[in-house]
Amino acid sequence: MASQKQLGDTDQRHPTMIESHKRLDRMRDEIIRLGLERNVLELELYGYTILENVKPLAFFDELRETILRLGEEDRAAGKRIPLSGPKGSSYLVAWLLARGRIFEEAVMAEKPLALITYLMGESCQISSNHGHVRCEGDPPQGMHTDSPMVPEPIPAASVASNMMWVMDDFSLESGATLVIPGSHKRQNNPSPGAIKQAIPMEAKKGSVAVFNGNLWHSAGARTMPGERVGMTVYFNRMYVRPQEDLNSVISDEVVVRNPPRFAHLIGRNNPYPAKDFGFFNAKGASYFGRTTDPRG
Ligand SMILES: O=C(O)CCC(=O)C(=O)O
Ligand SMILES: [Fe+2]
Repeated sequence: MASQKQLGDTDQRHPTMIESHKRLDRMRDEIIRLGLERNVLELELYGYTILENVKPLAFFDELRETILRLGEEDRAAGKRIPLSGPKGSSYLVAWLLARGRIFEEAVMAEKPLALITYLMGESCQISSNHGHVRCEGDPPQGMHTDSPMVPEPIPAASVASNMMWVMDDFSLESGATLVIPGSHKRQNNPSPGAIKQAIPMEAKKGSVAVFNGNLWHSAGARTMPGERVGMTVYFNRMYVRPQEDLNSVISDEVVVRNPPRFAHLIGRNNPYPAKDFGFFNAKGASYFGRTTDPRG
């Protein structure tokens, strides 16, 4: 970023503005260090991008097994969450980040997190961490953006964005997520029949797709035997309420065994809601300041 040298020795910028410029510098440095320039371009043009080699394939196998095991536990406990109505077979496995150490490793994986940070700034937080098990025979999900409850026009700087971890090859037949490239620019919700314009987000097992929450998308129908396991890590701005109150169920022990950003991501540092009749949580106050960038 341009230095202040041309203005003389005194930096005239407000301290919070200096901080926000440093955040931009960190974001740029991280994108370049990780070689993600092409992915940033794809996020701009299409609203989504696919990363490969984020973790070894064995990591994806373990994620898959763990999600299916937890889904089985939910079923046995009568708590399974159906995704295609009571007669469908597809289901959601929720609260994953609080249900196994492997999920802590996944959410901190540096490449997808750098792209989410590019979309949403370093102040963003995790809204939920879900397994999406799609089974043969269920209809596709309705097209949507991942900005529910946000009135149109949905802000161009997205209020939410998502990662989709791919545990089984994504294809039209396997039930890949369907997307309409470029629709993230429209800042509204999909029109009826939009699904006809969608394409499958093809991706190999072991990939992680990152997409702008403003992108029109849906889970596709699986037309081949078996099940497709995907995992979302869904992020929102720190001023948005998360889907899952992960902060209330994740212990301090889990927080300290992870990098410092983990605490922020789960909402530990959020200034709100104030606790114990206080005003706000001071740890989150660093993001109160001025910024010129919509990422915050
Ligand atoms: O499972 C998928 O492919 C997408 C799921 C999705 O978009 C959602 O639940 O919001
Ligand atoms: Fe979605």
